Amino acid sequence: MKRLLIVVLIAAFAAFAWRLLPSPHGTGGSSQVATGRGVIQHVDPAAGEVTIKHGPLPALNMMAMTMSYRVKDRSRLVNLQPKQEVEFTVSYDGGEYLITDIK
Ligand SMILES: [Cu+2]
Repeated sequence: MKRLLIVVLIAAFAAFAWRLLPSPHGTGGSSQVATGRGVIQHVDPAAGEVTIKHGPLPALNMMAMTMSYRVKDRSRLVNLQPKQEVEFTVSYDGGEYLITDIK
């Protein structure tokens, strides 16, 4: 009986600890905004997307990674090119990441 209790406690703790692990893209929920710095890897004007290798974005619970983002104002993409260092603002509405400012 005591043994069963220990197993249950371990399982409960494991389930709890698992939820504390950082996830690559946060847990969603309400809308959030973060600013970050990174280096452009790829620009896709047709898709309105830019791929950025960026540092961690704690406000979005996102680790450092290379990732493509949709850019709100596509005309901004004209001024961007690979290897360029950028500062950007990205918002998350619970479903999609969107760059609202990049320079
Ligand atoms: Cu990401």
